[in-house]
Parts: sequence; structure tokens; C-alpha cells
Amino acid sequence: MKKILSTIAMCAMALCINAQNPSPCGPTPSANQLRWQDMEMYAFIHYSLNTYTDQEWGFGNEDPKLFNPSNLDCRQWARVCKQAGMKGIIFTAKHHCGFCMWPSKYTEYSVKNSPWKNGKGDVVRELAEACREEGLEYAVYLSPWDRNHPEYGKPAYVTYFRNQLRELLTEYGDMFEVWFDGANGGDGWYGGANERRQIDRTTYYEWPETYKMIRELQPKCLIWNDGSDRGDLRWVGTEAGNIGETNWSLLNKEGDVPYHMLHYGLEDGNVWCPGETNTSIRPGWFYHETENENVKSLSKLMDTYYKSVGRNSCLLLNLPIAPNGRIHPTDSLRGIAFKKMIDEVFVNGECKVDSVEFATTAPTASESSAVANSALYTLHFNQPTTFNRFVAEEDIRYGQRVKKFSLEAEVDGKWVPLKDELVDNGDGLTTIGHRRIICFPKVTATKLRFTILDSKCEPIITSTSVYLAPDITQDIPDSGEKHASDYYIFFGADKMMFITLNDEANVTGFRYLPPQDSKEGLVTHYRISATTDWQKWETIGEGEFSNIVNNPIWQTMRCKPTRAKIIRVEGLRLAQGERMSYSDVEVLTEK
Ligand code: FUL
Repeated sequence: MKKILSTIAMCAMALCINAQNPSPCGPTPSANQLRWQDMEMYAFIHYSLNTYTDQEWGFGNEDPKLFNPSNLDCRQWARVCKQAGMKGIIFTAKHHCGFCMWPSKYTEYSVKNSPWKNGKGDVVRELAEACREEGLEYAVYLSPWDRNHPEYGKPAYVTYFRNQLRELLTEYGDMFEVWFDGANGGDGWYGGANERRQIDRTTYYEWPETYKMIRELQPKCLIWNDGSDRGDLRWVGTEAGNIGETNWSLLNKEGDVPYHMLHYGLEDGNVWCPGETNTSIRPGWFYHETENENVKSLSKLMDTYYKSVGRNSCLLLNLPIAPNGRIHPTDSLRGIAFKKMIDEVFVNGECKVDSVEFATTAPTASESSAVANSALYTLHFNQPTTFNRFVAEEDIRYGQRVKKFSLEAEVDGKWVPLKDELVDNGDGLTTIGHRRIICFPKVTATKLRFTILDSKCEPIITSTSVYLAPDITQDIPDSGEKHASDYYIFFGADKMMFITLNDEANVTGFRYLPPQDSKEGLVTHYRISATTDWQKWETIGEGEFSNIVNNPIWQTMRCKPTRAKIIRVEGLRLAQGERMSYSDVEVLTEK
């Protein structure tokens, strides 16, 4: 059966609901998950005592008096986020250090004991109000791990955690999401105990009870949980800002979720659990002055957009707050430029499609086993048209169906196959879901053939469209995390590395770039010592590289200037394996 759909004036085609009265195919999204998927982009905001101690993870004993921003302005945050195309904000109400950004009545470790507004301030309230004023959705991150709380690890802490959550759920208006970070590193201050506490992530927090409370108090709130109990949304297995090109919004209700399930979903999963892609506009989640030159470039942000929103996910983009209480101008300008570029492609760059021809059975589907669930859409252009992006959308209300498709452009009378240029292996033409964007080099064609080769059930495509994305010119280059060093490096033992400098110098710090392709040998806890003569060693730093497993970026340790010719790096704890490894190291010296 073939039919020609009527010509549509503008090119983006909202079309082709070919299934009449469709019935669901496998698990389907809840109303909350559907609403969430349409948000597409929203902001994370990381702000806490870490902002004043230059850390990624506070230990839990940092002084609340450090919290005294000169110019805290949640309206500036909300305005910037809105202009950057963000539909909402998720705020770190409490990070791992346990410091509460609202005056919780259950702890003294909060803004109420800071000099800011003489202890009368409430950042959560100011932000919730600013979001409402700007028409943004609002949400919180509440770290289950609390390195300050004396009872952490015992049942009393779980009650405390739930009490805090109840405050947040009841006193600040509607929340669209609640984010329960899965990091449970162990070490902490814990009211002075200063020890390592391990918990059983599957039982300790009694999540089912907590979920019940959330559903009762805020029925529209989505639960993000990196812990054992399945929430409404899943982590994507990396903080680098990309999800798999094959991305099923499904998982199994029970059982472990290893990296490949987080990243690609599970084709035959029995619950709907879409992936939320979280990443920061800077290398770290919190503000560090040393990263002012490392704010992601426009092309890096566009790449992130294609690899998240363009792969059936939503993008949760972090904008940290600087010590003065505002988003740094570099980040806000970059965020706004990012939104402008998205519009440049998907609003101004839309190409006119003159008609779409549709056939339920694709002639080219013969290689596929599921010919019955194939389909062919041919987009016709009256004029040869140049484009480099293709977008397809499924009606996910009835489940996610498409497993494999192809794309071919008719150029000078010949069909030329297209592939996703952002994918290293294969053509990347697999799942679609809510929205799939395929990027390829510019092509000038009179027709584009979109063939669904395999689908779980009859495919329901709601839209197909093509765009011409402009080249990104005058981009600020990604200032590059890679730094090639030319020291003489050798291992004295499996967990001991020596770095010899060309000349003796005043050493002021050490930087470590962990292995990028695996966790094998990655150093989480270190001791660094220095010497001029191999005889007298001085320890110049000892501690943890916070969050290095999930976010393997350059780590910086600073120390008082120390004369040295040789640096010794001891890997006190490794994430995995017995031999420490690195991608690069750097010794910081006085100029
Ligand atoms: C991680 C945390 O440990 C980081 O500090 C950050 O909050 C990130 C979003 O999640 O797991």
C-alpha cells in the first residue's frame, strides 16, 4: 500500500501516525515520565561549602562560617538558565558534606549557622521562588551519603534523611524531580569519628518507604536514584555527557544495572526507565577558579546535545555557582550561546520538505527478519536541498519500538547511504524513541529515504524532518584537558611512582589525569612526597581525589612551595586492580 501525503508548507513534518488505535508495545511511560521527556534540557546547580574550599567533595567538617557570599542572586541563576534553554533547575540542597542550603530544623550544619544574612537566609527558598517567577520547574538534589552526620550508617540517620526530605517536599512548592546521588565513598568526619563507614546500598536507606512518602507528598515528582531501587529515571553510566546511540528507555525492575544497561538501556526490559544525561559545563561539578579557562566550547556543548537529547535522553547540564553567589559570566555566556546555536540549527536551519511518500512495507527491508514491522518514508524536495541533520520521533506513549533503520539520500539520481558521524562503530541507525538526531556531512539531495528495517511492533513515527546546521565558526576551542608532560617517570613499586624534574624547583602542587578508558589502576587516595636528594622526603599532600571514578578529569593537589627535584606519588587506594596507572601527570612549580 502506498499513499502520498499532502504537501506541507513548512518542511518539518508532523505526520504519519500510520497505526490506527495503536495498542501498547511493551512497557510505556507514566504521565510524569512523558512530561519529563518533553523538558529535554534542564540545569543542575552545584553550590555548597565546597565552593569556598575549592573541593569537589567536602569531608563534613568544613566550617559553616565559610558560607558568606557577597552577592548571592538566585534570580540571576534562573534568568541565565532560562536564556540557556533550560526548562528547570535541580539544586544541591545537600551535597555529600552534609551542609544544608536551607535552615533544616534537624541539624545545625546549615546556612542558619553561617554569616550569610546573619543566619536568616534560605537558598532553597530563594531559588524555588526565582524559578516560579521565571516559569522554570524546580527540583532538589539530596545526597543520601552525609559525611557530617554522626549517625550516618545507623538507622537513626535514615530517619533524619527522611525528615529532611519531608521538609523539602512540603515547604517549597512543587518539585519536578528529586535526585538521590549514589556516591557512598565511606570516609567522613561523621561528627568527629573521622572514620570509614560502609553501608549496604540495597537495604540501608529503605527506599520503598521513602518512595511512598514522595509519591504521597508530591505525586508529580520524578525519582532519580542511582541506588538499588528502581526510580523513574536512570543514570547513563558516565558524567561525560553522552548516552548510547542505541538507547532503550527500558530496564528490568529487579537486579543490578551494570554500565552497559545504564548506557544503552535494555531492549527487553520490563519497566520504563529512561536515561537522564548529566554533565557539567566545566570539568568539575563545583566552581573552581582554576577551571575558568576550561568552560566547555560551543562545539563540545552541541556534541553533548546530539549525544543526549538527540539520543532519546534529556540533558541535565550543570552550571556551578561562583563564590560571590552567581553563575560566572563565562558560563552564562556560553550557556546562552549554546541555546542560540540549537535554535540556529533546529529553528532557522529547517529545510522545506515538499511531500512525503509512505509505504508500510519497505522494499529494502528484505534483509530484516521483521519485514512485517518495516516501513518506508520518502521525503521529496522540489529543489535540490542541502542538509546535514535528520530527526525522527516515535510516539512513545505506545512504547519504544524501532530497532533498526537506514537513511539514504538521492544525489544525482543515485541512492547514497548516510550514517551517524558521531558514532565510532557501525552506522548508529538503531533506536529512535522520543527524538533521534542523526548528524552527517552536508549532502545535497532531491529525496531522502528513511527505512525502518526492524521494529518490535508496527512502528509509530510522529515526525521526520531535516535541517542544515551551520558550521561553528569563531568557536572558543575546548581548552583541552590533555597536557603533555616531559618528566622522567618511573615506578618504584606497583603503587609508587617517581617523577624526576629536569631542574630543582619550588613545587606548589601536583596534577593527575586518571586513565580514561578503564578504572584499572585509577588512584582514589594518594600521598605525595618531595625530595631534593633521595634522602630526606617531605609529605606535601595526602588525601582523596573526590568523584574521580565517575568523573575522571584532571585532579589538582596544591601545597606550600617546597623545594624538590623528585616527586613520589603513592596510590594509597585504587578504584580497581593492584598497579596504579595514569593518563598524564603534571608537577606545578613556582614561575
Ligand atoms: C556524583 C557526585 O559524587 C558528584 O559530586 C556530583 O554531585 C555528581 C552530579 O554526582 O555522583
